Amino acid sequence: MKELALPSASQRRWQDMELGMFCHFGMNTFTGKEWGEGTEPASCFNPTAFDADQWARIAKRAGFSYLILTAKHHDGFCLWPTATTDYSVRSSPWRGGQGDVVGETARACEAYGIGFGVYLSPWDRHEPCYSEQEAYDHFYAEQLTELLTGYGPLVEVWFDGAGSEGRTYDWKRMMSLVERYQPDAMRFNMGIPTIRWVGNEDGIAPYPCWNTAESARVSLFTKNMLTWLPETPRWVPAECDVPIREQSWFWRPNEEEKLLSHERLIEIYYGSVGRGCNLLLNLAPDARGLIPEADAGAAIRMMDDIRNRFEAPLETIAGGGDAMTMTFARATRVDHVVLMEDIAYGERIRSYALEAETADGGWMELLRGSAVGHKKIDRFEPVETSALRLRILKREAEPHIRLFSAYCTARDDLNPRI
Ligand code: FUL
Repeated sequence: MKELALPSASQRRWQDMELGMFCHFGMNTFTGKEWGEGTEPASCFNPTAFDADQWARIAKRAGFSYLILTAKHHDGFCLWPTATTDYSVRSSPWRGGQGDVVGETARACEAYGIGFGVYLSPWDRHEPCYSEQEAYDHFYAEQLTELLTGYGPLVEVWFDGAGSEGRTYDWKRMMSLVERYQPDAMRFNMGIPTIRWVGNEDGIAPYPCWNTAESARVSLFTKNMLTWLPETPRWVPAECDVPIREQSWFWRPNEEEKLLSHERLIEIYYGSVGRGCNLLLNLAPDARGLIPEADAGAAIRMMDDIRNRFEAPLETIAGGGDAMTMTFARATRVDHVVLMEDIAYGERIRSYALEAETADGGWMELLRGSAVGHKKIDRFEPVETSALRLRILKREAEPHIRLFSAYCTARDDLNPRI
């Protein structure tokens, strides 16, 4: 048997979380920029009604399992009172310089029972020592240590490649800090990552999107793939990040029309979670420090619709082998199937066919697929059938099916199908 890559226990836990909420908040929220230059005065940062509790409440209500906050974006402004630079909340008028956005967000997530993670941009347009590699590595390691040690358990540390194309950092050192202080946290896409970037900001994974990889794209601004340090595990599942307002990671006034449509958000779910990846959907808090109602409403509508579709399977089975048959008590209308491999055994399925029993007792092929991995959602024109059969056409070793569920979502109580 060929040796298969296997996930770690913390990778499996992370893959089971499936849905994360990204919060881009910082200096840009007050200047209308997408990428601040790092020259904006700290006095610009002054949310009038900051409430991290509202962010976590919305995340929980919608159904996200974790929240990731931009502790520092490319402009270098730090949302926590770091000892490494004056360019932080400490120098801002907000809460008289006594506030800590990272701390309040971590506590709110804990209170609502959702995971918390941080984004710490390696590229820093403010910090004067950025141009000296060794000095900056030290500075960045200090910032990372503060975040890793001061805010409870983290589910993920987001190392953004943007702006760092061609730049070298002491990733070994950064990785050993994460390993030391937050061994269960996922490391995103740089150094010795445990999860990778899907390669676009559309929230849609290519299919198949295998869990194994040796390289990934580093940013939107280079076609080059990044090859990681050799210690990288071969199992590096993908995360799909996308802003809920078209191409806007930070909030800007009067841009509600950029909100993605309900149909598009549903497509994003099918294209990310439905292809075995995690989805990280960005909802940007505004200059009050609150997530706008329209954005929260769109995310909640999306996730309610998803729950409606998938909370009540017609039937669910599990098991092993190269064929599995699900029978219904009577002819039943079906339009979705959800498959999950038990990835603790690796990604064993390479291709499969899904069939429906015909009235004369024969089998009709509905579709074929390749990767299943953590999850695969298939939708098809409704069929009336009394049995479904999953046939594994090609596999690395005997498949372990964690779940094979059938659904009929074309019901009157659901939003129009797309
Ligand atoms: C990109 C950044 O340049 C964007 O501003 C944003 O943070 C996105 C998530 O990653 O690479």
